[in-house]
Amino acid sequence: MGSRAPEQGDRRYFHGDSFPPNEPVPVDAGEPRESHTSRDGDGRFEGVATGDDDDGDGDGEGEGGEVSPASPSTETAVAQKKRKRPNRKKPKKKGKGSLKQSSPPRVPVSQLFPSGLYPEGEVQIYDQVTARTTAAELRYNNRQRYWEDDTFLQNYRKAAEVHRQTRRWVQETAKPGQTLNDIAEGIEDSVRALLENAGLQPGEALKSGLGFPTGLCLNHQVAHYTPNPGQKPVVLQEQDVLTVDFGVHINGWIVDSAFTMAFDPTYDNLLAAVKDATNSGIKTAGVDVRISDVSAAIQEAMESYEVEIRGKTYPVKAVRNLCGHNIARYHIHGGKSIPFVRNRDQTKMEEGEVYAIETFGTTGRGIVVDDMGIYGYGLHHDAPLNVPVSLSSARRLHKTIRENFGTIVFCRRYLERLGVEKYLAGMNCLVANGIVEEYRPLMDIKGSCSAQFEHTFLLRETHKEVLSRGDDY
Ligand SMILES: [Co+2]
Repeated sequence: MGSRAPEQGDRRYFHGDSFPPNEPVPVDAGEPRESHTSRDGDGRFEGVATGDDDDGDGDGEGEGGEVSPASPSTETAVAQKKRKRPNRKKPKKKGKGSLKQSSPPRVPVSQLFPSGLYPEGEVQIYDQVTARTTAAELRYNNRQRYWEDDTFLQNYRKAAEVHRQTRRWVQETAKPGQTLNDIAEGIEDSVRALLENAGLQPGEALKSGLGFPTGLCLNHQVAHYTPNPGQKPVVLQEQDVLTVDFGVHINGWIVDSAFTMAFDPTYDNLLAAVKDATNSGIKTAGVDVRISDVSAAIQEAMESYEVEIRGKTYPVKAVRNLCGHNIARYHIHGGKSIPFVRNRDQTKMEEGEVYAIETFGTTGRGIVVDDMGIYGYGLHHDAPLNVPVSLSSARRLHKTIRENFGTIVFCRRYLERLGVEKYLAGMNCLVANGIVEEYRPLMDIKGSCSAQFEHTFLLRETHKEVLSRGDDY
């Protein structure tokens, strides 16, 4: 989920975000990039088969085939036999070839990984280690370092695996002619099934579920569009560029990851630019690294590309007023922002922080503005428990939000599937009183195209763990 950079008098979009403190964004044209050695991928997603299968990312699991969890293959029997050996040598990470994910995904990941050990994310060793605490100090502080706790790590990796298996299904099945509503509900039903949590009883969706409203943006829509109940269906077209941004959380720790699909190869370079920009940002990030350095790497990569669309060449522009962000528990935006354009923010990244590095590139102006409609709502983290409003429907709605979402951003579809009706007056009252924040779709100029890629990673002691990495992006 994108984080909108606040402009003056535009603070309502953020949970205490700053970008960068009291400084205008310098509009540098991107310098020519000398080499593209870090460029990866070709920007296409269908049937990418380049990933190694032995890194435990579960990619062997989701490749089609409706296999019922109740019909294990012979390989399962072998794997199970292995597990019974007295020397207790567990089969590695996943019971490879045991159970397979169905299409649409409905097999809980706990059944695919019965050991409870989920694939580690991509490990990126820090380039430079500066001014690090000593190992002795780290050991001393160990009990406070929850991010090295095994339960924390396994839950985060599990959420990432749910993301990978769900998005694989989208990449394989999303086609022109489908409605965005079908795709969104397909994603959400999959996430809930894989987590084994329907999230219909009060408190359930706080344990695990969707991390924010599923974002499905077309073309000049850059971020924060989700289908709303009762609206005219939006049908995916052959020429569309579709960004898919969804989150999976367990215990409030959100995996925030996004990718872009196009059915016409015209847009390959746009997708490649944004993918490169995101990967360059991730590569640069690390403990003690300044946000300004991450932003500069992102912009340099992004703006080294151009894209030719129907005979006209466009530079790929980094969107100036959206940002990557850190993630705090139950807060998709933890308070630090990572712009995609050069800035002087000297804030350093710190060990234990979780970041969602996302970048958006566009053939438009590179500035987003509010579009019509609504994306979602989120409880202000500092909103009072007892709401000072007289409208009883607003007080009831506030209770429902607290019980089901807390500070997790949600959309109208998430609310209506709980059976909540006639909530708009109450919602408007909560928004007007500063208790609930509303989020609008964000767009660039009509006729432009945009793309997004995003990964969630954890800054550990000696390396980054890119939790959401897959063989697709
Ligand atoms: Co995000």
